[in-house]
Amino acid sequence: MDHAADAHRTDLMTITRHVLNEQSKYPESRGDFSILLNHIVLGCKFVCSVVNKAGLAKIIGLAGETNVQGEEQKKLDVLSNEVFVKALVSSGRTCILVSEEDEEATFVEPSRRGRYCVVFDPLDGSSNIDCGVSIGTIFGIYMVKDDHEPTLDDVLQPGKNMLAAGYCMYGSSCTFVLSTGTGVNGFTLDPSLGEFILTHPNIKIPKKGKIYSVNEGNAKNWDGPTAKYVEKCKFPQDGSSSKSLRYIGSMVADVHRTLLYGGIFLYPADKKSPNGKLRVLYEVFPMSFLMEQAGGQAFTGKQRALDLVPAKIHERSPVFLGSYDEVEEIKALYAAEEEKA
Ligand code: AFP
Repeated sequence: MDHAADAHRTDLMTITRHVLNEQSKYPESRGDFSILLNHIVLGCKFVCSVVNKAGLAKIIGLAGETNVQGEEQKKLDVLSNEVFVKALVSSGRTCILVSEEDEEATFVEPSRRGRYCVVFDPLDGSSNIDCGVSIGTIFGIYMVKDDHEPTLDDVLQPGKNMLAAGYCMYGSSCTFVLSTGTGVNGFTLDPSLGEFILTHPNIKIPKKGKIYSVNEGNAKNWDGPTAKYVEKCKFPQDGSSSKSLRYIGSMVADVHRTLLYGGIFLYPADKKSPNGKLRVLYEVFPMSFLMEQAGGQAFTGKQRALDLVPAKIHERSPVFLGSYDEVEEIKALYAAEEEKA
């Protein structure tokens, strides 16, 4: 046994250590936020382990209506939702939960209540599960205004009021990306230790990018600025090279690549869906928060995405997010369109 190597391994920056380090910068902190994050991380580890077995489930007879024990099987997105709701409620630090899977917000019973509101999509991109493509969990955290009387207004706040946001990608490796408002850090799950290790400290998105990411199948319904931008990506008039198109159809995976390599992710409005497809609270806001924290931008076609004030918990919005300069271009195209009108 290589004791020296083992000793080295225990000096790793785990996510718990990272969060506790952050907490120590605020002497008044009671540690509630660290406890909440620990519970989110636990939920992600659980979902990661279930997702990893998803392909096997069919082969060994765990899928379908009932499993080998005769118990009813749950769809992965339903199961993931239950995992996160339980993890969040049992943290004792939450008061309102908004999940993509639940029509209504969950108000935590007073005896288990804390000060945080968590908005989340437990398993985003779930239509990709059966073919083994990367999927993920997305979350954002707000502080309740009055912990004695939490109301829906506590989660209908602009994204800029979020205290933290992140996602966990269940891909070729399991990656947890987090911002608590002071930059963005990425952690990779070491399955042998069961710990997320800091592998991508202080992520900064490149200022420009060579990749655009959009569902081009919707092109016939796009508005002018989106169509012009994508045309420019393919046929640049300034002598630069064309951009590459990459689109997975799983927001966590498309945004993760955009964050690391630069470029832009677009889910615009179109004639069929005037508000786009993506949900404000648990898709647009957390990803926009991360982009801004990494030095990029996020825009809705009308305004900075994080300035949007949602009126409903499952509201949708168009979004353009990614490298600073790419989003500047989109903003200029929308501004020009508005001037014409
Ligand atoms: P699913 O959860 O239904 O797979 O939707 C995924 C998603 O909300 C988001 O993760 C993708 O970016 C987007 O939808 C893809 O939408 P299109 O299939 O319309 O391109």
